[in-house]
Amino acid sequence: MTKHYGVITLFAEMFDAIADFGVTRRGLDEKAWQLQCWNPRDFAVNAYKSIDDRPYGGGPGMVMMAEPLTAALDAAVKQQVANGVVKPKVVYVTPQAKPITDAGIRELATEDGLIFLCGRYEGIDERVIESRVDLEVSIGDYVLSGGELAAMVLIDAMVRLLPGVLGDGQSAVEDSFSPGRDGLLDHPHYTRPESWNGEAVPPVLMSGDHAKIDAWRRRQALARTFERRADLLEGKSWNKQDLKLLEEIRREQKK
Ligand code: 9WO
Repeated sequence: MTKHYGVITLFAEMFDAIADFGVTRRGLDEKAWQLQCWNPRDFAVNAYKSIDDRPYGGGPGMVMMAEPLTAALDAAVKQQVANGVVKPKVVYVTPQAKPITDAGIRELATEDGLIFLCGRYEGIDERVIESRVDLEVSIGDYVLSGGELAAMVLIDAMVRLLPGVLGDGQSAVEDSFSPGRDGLLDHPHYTRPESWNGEAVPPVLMSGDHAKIDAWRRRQALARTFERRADLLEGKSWNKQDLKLLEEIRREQKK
């Protein structure tokens, strides 16, 4: 039922961004998921409460120490197990992994308990990864100042898939024209007023003919995907209707 998401972070307040706003906040209120943050500082062992130290081998910057991280991780795992999670998975968010896809998000979302390890500085002691981490996940090929934003991206993407979290109007099925579902980009959207800045809404959307509207949206989604992300169309199997639309789009683009 309730998904258990734990986070090892020096900056728990950052997670207010998903706990306090929007769809993710509603999911918390509805107990679709719960969040618990653990600060490695609270598990520091020496007199100075250090959590980082200089890298062996030299070089700039600091590395997060194994002891406070593993103590925090072990506490987080123990807590989830006490709360009924059979086998919490520890996820290290790092740019040193293959970037996750929509399919990866859906797979991660099947786990009952996840613990996100958020690094800072130049990274964490490798022995933490070897001894505690079940999987390493990247959200894209760029470096952030820490793992927190990446962990929040993953949590946000998973929580909106949980049953009952999205309202009826925006259900997961309605996502059918997105890189998520059948691998196409979304069609364009319009709302009132009917004329804005001298620009009218496409008349088909005002026609009330829902078969025609669906066909128009499908065509728009295909055309956009073809123009912007042709890579997403590779290796897909098509129905007759889509093939016809694609042929039309191709012919138009040649002009
Ligand atoms: C810092 C750095 C400095 C000089 C040369 C190379 C460097 N790499 C890093 C680095 O990777 N720092 C990380 C910061 C350490 C772990 C947490 N940080 C992080 C996670 N940045 N970006 C992510 C991240 C996570 C998931 N998906 C994309 C980016």
